[in-house]
Amino acid sequence: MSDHDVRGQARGPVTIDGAELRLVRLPLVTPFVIATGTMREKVFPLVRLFSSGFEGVAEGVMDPLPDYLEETTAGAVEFLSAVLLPSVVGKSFANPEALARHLAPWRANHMARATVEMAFWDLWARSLHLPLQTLLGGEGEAIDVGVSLGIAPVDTTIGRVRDHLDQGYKRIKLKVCQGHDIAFVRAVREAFPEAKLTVDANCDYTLADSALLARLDDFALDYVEQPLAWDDIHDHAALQARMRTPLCLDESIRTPAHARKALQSDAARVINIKVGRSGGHCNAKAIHDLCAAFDVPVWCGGMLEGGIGRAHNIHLSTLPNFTKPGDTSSASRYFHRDIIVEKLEAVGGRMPVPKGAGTGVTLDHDFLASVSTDLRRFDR
Ligand code: OSB
Ligand code: MG
Repeated sequence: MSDHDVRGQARGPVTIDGAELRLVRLPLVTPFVIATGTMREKVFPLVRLFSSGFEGVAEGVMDPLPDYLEETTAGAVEFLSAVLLPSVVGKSFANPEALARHLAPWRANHMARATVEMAFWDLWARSLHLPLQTLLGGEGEAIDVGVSLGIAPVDTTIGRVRDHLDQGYKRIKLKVCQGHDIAFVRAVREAFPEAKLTVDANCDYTLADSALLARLDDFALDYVEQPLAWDDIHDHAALQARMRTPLCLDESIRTPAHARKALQSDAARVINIKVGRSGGHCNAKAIHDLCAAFDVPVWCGGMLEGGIGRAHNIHLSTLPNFTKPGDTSSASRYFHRDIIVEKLEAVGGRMPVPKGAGTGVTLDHDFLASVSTDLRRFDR
């Protein structure tokens, strides 16, 4: 197959014949506690796009309340049903870049547009009979993964850290918040002197806390993730100038322009890329490439995704600058039963890349029907 075929040009454009949107609700095995609140169930919109016998699927990563970023499930469902999905059904796109350009005029709503864009990447890859990773520019059969541990008392956390290190996870991320920081991190570090540890504050601090945050330098953390506001870059640069530990931005990076500004101002020495937060794979790739140009490593974050979102994350994580372990850990840590047939389980801290065309995973239709509400179809 020539490069020409791989880019999809020679195969002709992909026409979206129809779409489906539903809301999926999965209980979490363990409630997940972060600075902004507690998640007990994972609720997400699932988009399927159809084209002459092929299907592409993606999950939206917005939450019911605007407590991670500003998008909400209700707002996204409305925007997807009233605007985004009707605007693509019946249209032909030569490749995912063309679809991303079609969505570009809308302001923000990066999670809602990512849901459509990612489903189209899967559809396009399946129509070309190629794995998503190949079209994204990645390679390899497995990725290194770590875990993100929600806020819990120190004894509980130490038990969880031990358990996940024993399973071979490559890095442990500890959620921290005001009042649950220095003493907590010190206790975990003392219990595991050699472990690769990071912390994530989910925006719980301000620049006025920089003296306290600089004390995290004592614990040999790989990085400190998103200590300051979700829409800030400037103050993170000021904080980075006051501490040795690299800062990693998550919430603040929703577009390639955000990444460029953070890199140019030394506000981030590591970036957490979440494809579902950044408008989709085109933007995720652009952020990845910018970081590589600045010699800044990236890793793939997560939003407690079901199997479809998890599979997209795994394929993206095979790009070359994903040199730090990501958050895409075993689905069984989150859900009793997943919405896909394949089991996405890490072995010794390595998550295998699902094989086959597109994301390589298959919806478990019976189970999906039992956990879905609000099914809507869009036909030409
Ligand atoms: O900040 O990375 C985050 C989960 C939900 C919302 C925000 C975050 C997270 C995680 C968990 O850290 C990542 C995962 O295990 O999927
Ligand atoms: Mg984070």
